[in-house]
Amino acid sequence: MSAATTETGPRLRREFEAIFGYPPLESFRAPGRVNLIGEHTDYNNGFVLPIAIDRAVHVAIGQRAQGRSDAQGRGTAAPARREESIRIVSDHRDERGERLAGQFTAEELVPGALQGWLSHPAGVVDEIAKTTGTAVGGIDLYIESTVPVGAGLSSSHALEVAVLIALDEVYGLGLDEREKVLLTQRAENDFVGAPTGIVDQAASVMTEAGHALFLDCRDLRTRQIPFDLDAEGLRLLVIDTRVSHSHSESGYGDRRRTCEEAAGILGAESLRELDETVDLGPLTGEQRKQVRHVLSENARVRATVELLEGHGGESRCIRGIGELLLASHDSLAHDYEVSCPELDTAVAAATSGGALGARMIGGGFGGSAIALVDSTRVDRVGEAVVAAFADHGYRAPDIFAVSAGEGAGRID
Ligand code: GAF
Repeated sequence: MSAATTETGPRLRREFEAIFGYPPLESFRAPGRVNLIGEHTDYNNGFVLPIAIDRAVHVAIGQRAQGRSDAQGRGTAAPARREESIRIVSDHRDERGERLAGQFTAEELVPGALQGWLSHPAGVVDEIAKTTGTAVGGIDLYIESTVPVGAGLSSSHALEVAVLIALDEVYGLGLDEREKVLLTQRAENDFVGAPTGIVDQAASVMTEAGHALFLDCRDLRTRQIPFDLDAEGLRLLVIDTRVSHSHSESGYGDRRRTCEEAAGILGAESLRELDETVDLGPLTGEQRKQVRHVLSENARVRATVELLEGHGGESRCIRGIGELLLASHDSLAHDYEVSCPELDTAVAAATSGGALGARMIGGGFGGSAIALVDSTRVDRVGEAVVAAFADHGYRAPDIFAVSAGEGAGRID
């Protein structure tokens, strides 16, 4: 499914007008992500290598004062009053078939005041006020999403980015990419209460189409790495286990804390300052395993970049990264202990079906795995995974191909 077809803009405008009774100013999109490699390294100031996928959150934005006077334009939002509400309607529906919808005012926002999906846009509004002093109010948003929720493809971060870039344009905030990434991260950490790193927001904001984003999470330096699956006759499959996960739960935060404690014991500001030659002797067994994952994963990200770029006179080789994906999964499952039986089954079955490599992605404990597959073997790999899930009595997985789409932007 493409992220934004020529139909997307007109459809968003039509829906917005039908719901709110006046035309929107503009529409924007922000993609979900697949992290090729570099898992649980971001909050340790390490390396990550995500792609933006061709599935996205789309948002049409309007301002009630302007809508009423038929004014149009960017960066010209009428002065907002904090007590004027922000209304949001989504194309997702509840059990009764009603569209998800909600509203809040900037005035009433305190961390914890809102739960569920609405907390993500609310966090962005709250952070905009704190960072720029701009009070958002009198705004209407209509949201559609092709990023599956709870699949570990960063649907909530994509929602935050989409809302932020819409508000940035309409209020003329002039935030650069780096500021957008950091602001949405603070919304997630401080307002939503999930202690996540920065890979998901960066992937959505900073990635160029046809590339993976090599990001140094210590200083947010980036390099766009060519990632052309078609040129090598490859497909990247997402295997959504449909086991849902949450970053607010303890497993993620516990691991983050353990890494920070271990870095302190080893006399480092973060695990990024260390490499695989460091003496792990002073650490407990649990700390040692987690540190080993982070240090080896950073090395695997660099090795993956070398293969994709073709270092040392070698030609580029996407196929060669399969082994690194498998090693990453192994490390996440056994050293970092964030996999689950369904993810392990997905990886093992994809491999036995002929995938070049496979691994869990995202925080873990559910969500999705990816498999790098020759295009001639897509069906065989899919069948192997479906059969293995049936054998174990697991719910059938959702399997689909993704490609390296473009980062967030306006929909024409
Ligand atoms: C989640 C988090 F949101 C990211 O910041 C990252 O830590 C990832 O888990 C693990 O690599 O997606």
